[in-house]
Amino acid sequence: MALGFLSRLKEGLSRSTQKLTEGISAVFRKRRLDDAALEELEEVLISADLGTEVAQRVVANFRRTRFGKEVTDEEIKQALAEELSEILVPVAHPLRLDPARKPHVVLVVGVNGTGKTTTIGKLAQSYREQGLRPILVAGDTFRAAAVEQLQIWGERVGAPVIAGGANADAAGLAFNALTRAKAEGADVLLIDTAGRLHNKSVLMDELRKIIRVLRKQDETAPHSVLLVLDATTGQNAIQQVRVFKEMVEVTGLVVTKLDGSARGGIVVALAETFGLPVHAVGVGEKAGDLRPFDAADFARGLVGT
Ligand SMILES: Nc1nc2c(ncn2[C@@H]2O[C@H](COP(=O)(O)OP(=O)(O)OP(=O)(O)O)[C@@H](O)[C@H]2O)c(=O)[nH]1
Ligand SMILES: [Mg+2]
Repeated sequence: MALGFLSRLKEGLSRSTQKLTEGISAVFRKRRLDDAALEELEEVLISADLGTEVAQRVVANFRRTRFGKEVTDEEIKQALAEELSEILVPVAHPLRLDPARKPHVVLVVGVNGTGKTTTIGKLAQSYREQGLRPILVAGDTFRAAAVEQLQIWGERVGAPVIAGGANADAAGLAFNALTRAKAEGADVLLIDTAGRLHNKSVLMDELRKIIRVLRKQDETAPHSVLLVLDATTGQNAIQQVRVFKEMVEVTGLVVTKLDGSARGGIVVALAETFGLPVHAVGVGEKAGDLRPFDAADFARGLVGT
């Protein structure tokens, strides 16, 4: 399992990896680490989406430890993988359900198309495998197709889906779902939300309203607010985190589509900028394609060592 996942992740990271490895190799084919080399290295790191802060710090560290020394590209890659791993370790936390909560309420947010609904399906599958009882809530009430998509996931993984009629009120639906989940002793309530509302303030109002009504029943809910980000969007993911953090109390991230032509370097920039837990990564469209985020594996995959 781990191997399949790793090779998949590596394949997905190939775009970032290629940029990094080829860039580093070009800079360091047995060469003295001088100012020019460090400057080129910084550019390579920035172009791989790691962010300017990380790039500058890595370069500063190399300057401190290796300036004027003969280095090879392999040495630099090894050292870089270690540095990136250090940045990623503090954010690599799986999503932990609080067993005292029946149910643990998870609100899933993000802009449209990032993989919210798919991630809910994958999470539900993994909870079913652990013998838990998830209930899904079709809180994206604006599109019939969104409700159907979640219902298909529910059938696939064997989890009930609570949906309303056309244009049902998402907050009302979430409220009723929580009542039912409590009555049935469900372990986890996964609430899908719309990613595409006509403007930001409508989206903000709707999310806030969902949270407000949930708290009428359980003042500690939602226990997790997952922001789903699509890795292929690169730097734009940073802006999405900013916007959502303003709206709601985001407790953790899921980064999807790391199997495609992903720009995995963005995960490092996210870790550095926000320090929010990265709970899991998506490496495909199937139920089993959500994996815990492993800092060291990810760093190695990214650098291509
Ligand atoms: N390759 C790949 N595709 C993914 C992954 N996660 C989601 N997708 C695909 O991305 C597309 C959008 O996923 P959805 O789950 O519908 O995204 P969403 O955030 O719910 O979208 P809206 O409801 O429109 O806001 C679908 O075609 C998914 O199959 C992933 O990790 N890898
Ligand atoms: Mg959706």
